[in-house]
Amino acid sequence: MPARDEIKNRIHVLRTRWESYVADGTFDQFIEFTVAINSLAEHFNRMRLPGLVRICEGLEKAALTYLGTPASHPLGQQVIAALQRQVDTLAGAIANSQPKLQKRRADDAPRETPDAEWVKPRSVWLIVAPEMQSMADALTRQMGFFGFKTLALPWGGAKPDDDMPLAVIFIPAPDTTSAAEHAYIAKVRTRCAASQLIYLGAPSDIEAIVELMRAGLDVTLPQEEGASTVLSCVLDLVQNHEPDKYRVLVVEDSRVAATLIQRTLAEHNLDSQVVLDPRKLLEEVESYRPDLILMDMHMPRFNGVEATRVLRQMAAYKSLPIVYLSGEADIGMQVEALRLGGDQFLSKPFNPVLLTAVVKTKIERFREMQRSTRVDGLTGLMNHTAAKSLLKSMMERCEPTDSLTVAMIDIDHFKSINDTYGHPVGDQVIRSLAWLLKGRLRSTDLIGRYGGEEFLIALPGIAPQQALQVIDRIRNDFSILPHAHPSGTLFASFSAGVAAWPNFDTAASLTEAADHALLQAKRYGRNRVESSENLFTMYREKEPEVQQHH
Ligand code: GH3
Ligand code: MG
Repeated sequence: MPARDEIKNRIHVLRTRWESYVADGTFDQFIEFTVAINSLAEHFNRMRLPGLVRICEGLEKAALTYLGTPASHPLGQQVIAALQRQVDTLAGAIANSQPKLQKRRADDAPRETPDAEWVKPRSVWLIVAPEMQSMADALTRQMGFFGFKTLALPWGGAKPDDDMPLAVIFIPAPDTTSAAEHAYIAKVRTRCAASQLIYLGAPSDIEAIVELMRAGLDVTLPQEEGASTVLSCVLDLVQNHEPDKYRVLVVEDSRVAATLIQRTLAEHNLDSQVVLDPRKLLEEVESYRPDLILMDMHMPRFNGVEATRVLRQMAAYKSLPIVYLSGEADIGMQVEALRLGGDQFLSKPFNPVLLTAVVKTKIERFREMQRSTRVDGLTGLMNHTAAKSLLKSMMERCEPTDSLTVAMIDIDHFKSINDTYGHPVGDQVIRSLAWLLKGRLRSTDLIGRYGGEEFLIALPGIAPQQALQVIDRIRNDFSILPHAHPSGTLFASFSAGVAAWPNFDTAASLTEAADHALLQAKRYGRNRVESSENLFTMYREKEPEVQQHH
């Protein structure tokens, strides 16, 4: 379902549930309403729309305050009227935040997900104090290199009504926080509910930062951190952070209970699969690769604790979160179950708000732990191992008629950049290339840091000729991107080798072929893209001139 419809759908569900609560006033209806708010907040969070998340969270907090017990319902008229206002504010903010469909650059690789279009307007507003104009100019130039369109607005000035920016960056004059400034930020916040608000000029005093955040900012950065940190913040926004849905394996022999659990999980956009016959558990865990298991306590043949013990003595599942769900009220039994390897105990009948909260926080922690072993610290890209394994699974999904193009990219004469300007400058060049790749490629593409100054990318679903063009354009743009060093700027370039499925049909042979092509590109003079076969003779740009970085 396109994202736009999905949002419409979710707000509709929320409204309907609210209306049925207002009509009948039961506890269960109120829970359903709370669940709907949470699910909307989650959706906005995934889409990285912080302003809307904030409004949802305000409503959710109010709802949870009044949740109480069945005896607290129906709520009084005043409370209902207050909640009604919050529901209306939320609906209004959503309606105002819908950006016009962005026209993508015609020569871009096609972006197939409308989700991406909703979240990826590439316009950025700069709201700048007059004395900070030169900083704004530098930022505008840099953003331009990464494909962002910036619009400079005077501090306190009017805002265009036909644009919904991805981010708004405030660059204040030094030491100027005032009530008027807060009021202005709050106004921008209301106008741009879905945008990330970044303040480049954070005071060192925590109370002043709290005030600014209360006014509606999302991020405050010290001015000396300058353009590169802002750029990295903005680039982060166009990345889909967790493209993968959370997966929950429900081990439950009662079909009715399983259906109920799945329904609750689905409302929170959690993917789930049921194992009705616990004898199939090991196969299911292996094929579904859950992030968490919801384990029934009492099952035929063996119980949940015994099943958990089996999993825990297998290396692959030592840290997989396992949550017991049981009608068992005996505390001694619960303690024993936890001692034998479970992470938490929830009792049946379950409270949906509590169930999803437990499931989500456990999965977040689990993913975070796994993430730290998969992400490269310097660039935030996938590391060697993670990139290799993702490529392998992308290839396993390839049908004979699909397209998948792989490129190996290596920065030219990098050793001499390090030798001439020092390691930190070298690091910044690596980071800039990582940002450029992130900014230019789609969220469905693989981008990994394969080695020191070597990157692996994979572009699924577009013809190899087109992929080659995309990579070659990035090559060209990287070669004219200035990198700052203590006494000026330097230029760098990269070479790339490209190979495509189905000419090569394993991850190993594809990367090897791309590597060969890369060597060829180096031999032919660097700052160029070569392909592993004649596949690409249809596309040849004018011979690129060999460029030295100094
Ligand atoms: P070529 O054009 O043939 O690729 O030459 P090159 O100098 O880029 O290649 P070479 O493999 O000789 O040198 C790569 C250098 O990259 C060597 C290594 O010290 C440096 N390097 C590797 N990882 C990092 C890193 O994380 N940061 C920095 N600053 N340098 C790194
Ligand atoms: Mg190199």
